[in-house]
Amino acid sequence: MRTQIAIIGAGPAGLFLAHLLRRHGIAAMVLERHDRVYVEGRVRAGVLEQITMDVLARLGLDGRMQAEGLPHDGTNLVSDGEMFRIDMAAKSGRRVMVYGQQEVMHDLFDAAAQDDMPIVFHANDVTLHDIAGKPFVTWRKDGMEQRLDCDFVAGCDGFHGISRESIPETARRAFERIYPFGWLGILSDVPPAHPELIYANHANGFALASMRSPTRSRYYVQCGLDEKIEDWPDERFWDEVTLRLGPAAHVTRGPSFEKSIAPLRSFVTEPMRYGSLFLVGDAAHIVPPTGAKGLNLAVSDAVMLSEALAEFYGGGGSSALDGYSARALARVWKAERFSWWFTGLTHRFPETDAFARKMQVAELAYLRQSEALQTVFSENYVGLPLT
Ligand code: RFL
Ligand code: PHB
Repeated sequence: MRTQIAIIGAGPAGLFLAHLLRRHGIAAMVLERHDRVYVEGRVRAGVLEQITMDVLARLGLDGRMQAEGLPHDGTNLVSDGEMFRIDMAAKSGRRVMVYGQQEVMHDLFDAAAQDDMPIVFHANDVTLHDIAGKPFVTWRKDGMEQRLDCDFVAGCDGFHGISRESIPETARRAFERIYPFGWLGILSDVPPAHPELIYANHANGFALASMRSPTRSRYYVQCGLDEKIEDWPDERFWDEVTLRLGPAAHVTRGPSFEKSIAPLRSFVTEPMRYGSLFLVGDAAHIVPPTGAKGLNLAVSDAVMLSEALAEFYGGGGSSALDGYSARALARVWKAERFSWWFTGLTHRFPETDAFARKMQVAELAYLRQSEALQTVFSENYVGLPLT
């Protein structure tokens, strides 16, 4: 088999890239280890930046998002029980959309099926060959060895994928911070605590009230890395999240139907290219979810790579491809900075002594009163431009 671009992974990075390439008339084949139900079933991101909304619109795949998504002009912060709002639309001229990653994936998979986009599910032991030269990819499916020759490989296989590891260690450098806590998240079919999101800094730790619809809530609390789901029966979760969010949040309790713990990490590998292999999304970088940036970064990478490939196949030469890594990393590092800063402002660290806590409270008080800092917050949260 032969194609122009072999895409490893059918998560947000892989599917956005596949759809964008198709619009440019570039042939691609997607190899995914799991099946559609698995990829679509993962409860992850909830907030889309304007750029992500624009890409869905450009692809003609924004119908359901426009009908069912919840546009938010502002967000709320709680410092020791007191809530204040940041009017992001007023400060930045842009808004965000609450529309779950599961819904985005559903729309992308539906459109892929309609377009007969070649996606191989259950591709086992995907291996990249000769990425410094004439690349090809092999995998096993139903016990049979398969081979795909291509011009380029797009590594869209997430943080635990094989693409990044296929780059010789001497040709890449990792930058990492592992946080000493995780997020325990639940989904429950109860009305949200507030019309917009609430990010809370409490002496006990961080809490977030988010949502998926007017009848479905998504909540998170900061928890220890050694804690288990069994340590958090619903009753304890509701008590803790209600305490941390404070009186401005109107928490409705109900049974949870999803409960999971995610570790928090900041990670970037440089460069995002080796030979014919380009890394896209979580394969190249991870942000702590506090800034709601992970999915959106996967989309901006996919846009940049698709533009560079379109220029290459359109006869414009390889300079855009050569510039992909630097262009993508420039935006990635700014999102890393914002996500790291917002995590530091709102979480309890083992080293958060009385002084450090006073610093957090003072910075939140400053954010509350400073138009300038609210503008800085807003332009980062709604998403920096694609430069
Ligand atoms: P993914 O989603 O991990 O997809 C990678 C795909 O590659 C497949 N794969 C392989 N396929 C073939 N061969 C192999 N060897 C393979 N290895 C892996 C996998 O099966 C999978 O299908 O990476 P991608 O596409 O880069 O997308 C990244 C986003 O999913 C991620 O950044 C976001 O979910 C992060 N995130 C958030 N992002 C936002 O923009 N806004 C948010 O509000 C937000 N909230 C979150 C989040 C992530 C969270 N968790 C659980 C990590 C909240 C949470 C709790
Ligand atoms: C979510 O709704 O899952 C969500 C929202 C905002 C974040 C992270 C996750 O910062």
